[in-house]
Amino acid sequence: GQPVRLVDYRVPDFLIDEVDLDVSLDRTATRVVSTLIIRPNPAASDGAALTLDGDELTLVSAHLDGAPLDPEAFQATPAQFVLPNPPRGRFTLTIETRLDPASNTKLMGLYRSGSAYCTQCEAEGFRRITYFLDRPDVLSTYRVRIEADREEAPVLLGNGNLEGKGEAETAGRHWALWTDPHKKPCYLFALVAGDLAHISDAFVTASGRKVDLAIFTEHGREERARYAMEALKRAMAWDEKAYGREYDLDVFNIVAVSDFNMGAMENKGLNVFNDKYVLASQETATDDDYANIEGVIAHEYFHNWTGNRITCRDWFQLCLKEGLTVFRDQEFSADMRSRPVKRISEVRGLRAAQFPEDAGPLAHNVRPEVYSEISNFYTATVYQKGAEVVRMLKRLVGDEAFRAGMDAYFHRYDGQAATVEQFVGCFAEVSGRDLDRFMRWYRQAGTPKVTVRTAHDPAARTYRLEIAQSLAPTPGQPTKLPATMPLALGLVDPEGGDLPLVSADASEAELASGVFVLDDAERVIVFRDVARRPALSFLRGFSAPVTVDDDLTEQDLAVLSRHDPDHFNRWQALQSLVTRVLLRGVKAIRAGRAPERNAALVAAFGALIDDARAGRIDPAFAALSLALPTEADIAREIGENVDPDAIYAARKSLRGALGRKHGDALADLHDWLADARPFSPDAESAGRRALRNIALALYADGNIIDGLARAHRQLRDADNMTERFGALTQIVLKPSSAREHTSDAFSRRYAMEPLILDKWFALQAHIPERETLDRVRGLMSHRAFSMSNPNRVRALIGGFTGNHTQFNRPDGEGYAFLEEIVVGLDPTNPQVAARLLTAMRSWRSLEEIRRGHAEAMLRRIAVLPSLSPDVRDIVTRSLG
Ligand code: B3K
Ligand code: ZN
Repeated sequence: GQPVRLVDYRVPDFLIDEVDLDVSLDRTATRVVSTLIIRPNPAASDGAALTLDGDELTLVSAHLDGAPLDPEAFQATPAQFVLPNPPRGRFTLTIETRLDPASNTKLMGLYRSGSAYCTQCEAEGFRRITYFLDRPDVLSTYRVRIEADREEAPVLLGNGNLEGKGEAETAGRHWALWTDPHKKPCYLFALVAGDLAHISDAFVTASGRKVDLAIFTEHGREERARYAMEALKRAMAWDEKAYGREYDLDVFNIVAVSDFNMGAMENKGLNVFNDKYVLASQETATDDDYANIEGVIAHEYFHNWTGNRITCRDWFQLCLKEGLTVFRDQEFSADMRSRPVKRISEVRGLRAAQFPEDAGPLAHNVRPEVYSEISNFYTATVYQKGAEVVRMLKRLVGDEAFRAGMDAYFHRYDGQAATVEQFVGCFAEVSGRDLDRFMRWYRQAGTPKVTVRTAHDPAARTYRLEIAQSLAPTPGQPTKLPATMPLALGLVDPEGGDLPLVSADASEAELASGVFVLDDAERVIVFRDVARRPALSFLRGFSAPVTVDDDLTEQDLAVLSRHDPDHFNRWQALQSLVTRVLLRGVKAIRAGRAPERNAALVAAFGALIDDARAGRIDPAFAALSLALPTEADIAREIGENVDPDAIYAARKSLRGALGRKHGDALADLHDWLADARPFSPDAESAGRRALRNIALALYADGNIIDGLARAHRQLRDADNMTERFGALTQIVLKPSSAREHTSDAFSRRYAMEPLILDKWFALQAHIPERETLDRVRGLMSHRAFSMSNPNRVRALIGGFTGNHTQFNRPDGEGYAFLEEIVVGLDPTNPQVAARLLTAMRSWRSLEEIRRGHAEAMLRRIAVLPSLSPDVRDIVTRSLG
């Protein structure tokens, strides 16, 4: 599509106060009658034509104020409905369209998932149902009558409250009437109809409103929604406590569907979910699945206030609802689970998904200023970095002012479509802080680099920090300015423990909190009364989404990895140490030498395993610490001329060495963690299982035969999917004669469980062997695989693009395979096709040969004449 620019924003010429929809469902011929109460927008200049958006629509009829519209009086195409001379005052426009949900493969608008009808309207799907002012700043009340065949669709769901139901005039059909009293933009519209099972529950809000809760699923799966239901109630209670936000309707329904482009959707009172974020049981779900369900259920629920009650003025403001809501769901999960463990996982996710975006051709602002396809901006930058920006805001103004700012935001903008400036303005106002430079986080792409240099003067007993920030150019932004950032830090004594912070270069508040504000390009802080050289614990809790260039020694990192009171940095120190060793290992391998043996690192791992075995540290924390940086992590650190095979070899060599060196301790830890207690998905039990799986993996890396024997025993004895799949992972990733047989047995056992087969597909695609590409091609004919289901595609094809050595094969065959898939999928599901293609986002950082293949692949796609706007946009920017 044509580029849309933030600077061109204009208020709508018309407002639509009321929407009355009459939807008569039929698989191939659904009839939609939309009656709109429209008036000119007093805030716009008058005299404009009325132009409604459409997308692949078929018009049946149009009426103005009850009378048929003269064909001369309007123009209708599949993409637009124009009334050149609309009435000057308020008028009623009735438009009938006909839809074919069965052939809607894009999964936007009204489509079929299994035997049910469902909708997805964000961002621009409502225009695939009826002609409308499809923009988030047009807010209306909705009254929706849904009619369907009773046998085919006994369940009829809409937004808001159920007003009535009954028999339709046509035999065998019935209807339901739903009204939503809250004004909403059309992207929050939803309906669901089908033969669905459900579980129900209730929640009483702080002010005593009883809310009926229900989760709908395919028949026979409804008991698997119990965990999601409990998570929903926890989320409802948490939002009352943490933000004073209550739910505002009498019902809250969730529907799990199998065909869904994204994770879930926050439609008012009727959330629609990808079933992988609802369904869980001991037998079928891993602990990560449980944690994701808790997080996504909370996320969509929290949107009721941050997104629905206050929505976005335009799609450039997407982070206003998404970054803020991710921040809210992260804080919720941190409160439900272990805060430091949650923080480490968030940062791992940010570095894996957002940092590469920021460092490559797809870099964009948290609040973009131009887009040609909005679907491509549901990104890690808008979501995850958007959440980091809110977290920084909270650190800068403090907990109390943050809550006051949120209260002010809810109070002032309830029922409106707001902007990022209005949001940040609330915090500037309540805190009295100047947040102009903070706004640069929204207006500049790229990950800032913070450099810190330290100098200890034993005679003067001073410790000097020189801190500087810089930001490299990104596409379209050659020059950058410094942004306000909170830097949490501490000085760790070699014997352990934090030194008191004394300095004339910082405010009382900074010294008391340990959070220092960097407003400018540089800042110097000299700490006094520092007798012995401390280890600098910098960017505690990852207080800003930046990369750090420091002058810490490996000895400092070893001290921090044992003694830092900040758990995030304790984890970070060991990761940094491992990263340094791995980077040298990669260099050595590329120079034809053997990677070094690093005694300090081996000792640090030994201490960690001992601490874990002795119960001195949280098992979940130990599990994260024992996990080496991924191949992609190392590639990012290297940054240019990346050779994936050398990275793989260096990592494998280190894993093997650690596994061999600590074999006995790891085996002992693995045995000790064999849990006799009944299964529970809680965070503490999950931590023990995570530790057990990583102990098995490291052990097997160093002791292949015994390791596989252990894995087979774990697979046989496990009473839950986390341990079963952890064992299977070792068996499938490592070559052995039993591999194929065991893997096939697993896939047969779960032949009727698509969500488990997704894990299995992804695992097959991750095997670090040259045969994997052929294996993946072969699996595309597996009876459970389907190119029309996004979960299957993401598991197998998306999984393969995450296989660092095989996707990046030096012969370019991995890229050619992705090309085939993207081009083949584009006509049916452009959103998923475009998303898959973003796997190319780091192509410029590869070594020459691979880079050549990658560029050739992108150029072959770019010259195709009939690409979707989605794929066209990604390929154009990737080459830009
Ligand atoms: N708001 C939805 C995103 C839908 C995007 C569709 N292209 C999910 C979420 O962030 O909660
Ligand atoms: Zn969201």
